[in-house]
Amino acid sequence: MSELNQIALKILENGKGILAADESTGTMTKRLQSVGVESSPENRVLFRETLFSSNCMRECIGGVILYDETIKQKSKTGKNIPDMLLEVGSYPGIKVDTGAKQLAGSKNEKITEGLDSLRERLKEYSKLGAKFTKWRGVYNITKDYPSKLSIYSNAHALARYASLVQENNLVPIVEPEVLMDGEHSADECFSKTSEVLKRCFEELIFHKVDLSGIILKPNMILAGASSKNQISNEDTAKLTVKCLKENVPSEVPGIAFLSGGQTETQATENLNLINKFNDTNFIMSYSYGRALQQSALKYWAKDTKDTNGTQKIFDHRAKMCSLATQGKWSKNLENI
Ligand code: 5MM
Repeated sequence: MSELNQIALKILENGKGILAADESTGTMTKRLQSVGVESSPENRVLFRETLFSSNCMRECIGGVILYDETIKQKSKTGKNIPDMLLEVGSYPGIKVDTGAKQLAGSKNEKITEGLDSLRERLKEYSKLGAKFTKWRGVYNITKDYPSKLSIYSNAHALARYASLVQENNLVPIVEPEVLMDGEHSADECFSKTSEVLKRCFEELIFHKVDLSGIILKPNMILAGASSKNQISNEDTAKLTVKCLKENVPSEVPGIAFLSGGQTETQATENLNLINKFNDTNFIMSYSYGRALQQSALKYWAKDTKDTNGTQKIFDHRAKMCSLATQGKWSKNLENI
């Protein structure tokens, strides 16, 4: 078993998943402003360290994806954030893309950037304690999109990223996110996600990426948020498992879904059903941002000094997601 494979498994095994706390400053500012808190470096790290020192970290959070600012910050007690995570048995990870920019040659699509000087940045992040990394490609579904250009160019970038990351002994999270926005049907989401995944793995293999040392972070198969034809959670789970079974090589050890704008309970229930229907060898877990943090952030905003109250909410959410990775979640457990 390779070292990278072991790290990937440690992050996702035994009911653990990933906390995506890698909001760039722009996104974090939006999140904080939406709950009436000033977006200062102090407030950004305060909210994050409130989560990182919660009880659930040991049992439920195998890894945390950090943003460049956070990996270099210290906690109130003067600890480096990566050390704080390692102490509770959670691996520090880092988002290394520099964001999705307008894709030349296609009017309304994006290409993720950040390959320039990535090798040097990876060395720096590794020294700071990072054990894994993340890069997100985004695709939107319309009548004409995602275009072949977007599918091919994002897959190429994801593969070049993953190969450089493994060269530096870090586990790459490969995140091709087909967005929920739009009126498309679940069938369209299924076919577009399949196309995207298929191309990503062709490129990863072409770039000699060790598939046993990556984590895939995909979207679930859902009808577009504005579609009139929503499908049941059971169908989402069945289609999601089918799509991954058909398009992900069996060497990949684990899949950690993004929540993508689903509510906290929807993301949990769908993950639970996915695990009930999972007839593959892939670990099916979570790498949620909003679906782990939303309620905790709302509560914290009312009194940023109420650490215990905020942690109680985050602990509950993480516990629910952890149960979902084992197919042991049920609605009645939500009432705390
Ligand atoms: C935490 O949000 C990440 C994106 O941040 P920026 O847009 O500011 O770069 C995002 O990549 C996130 O890690 C994934 O989309 C998963 O988050 P959700 O909220 O979809 O579970």
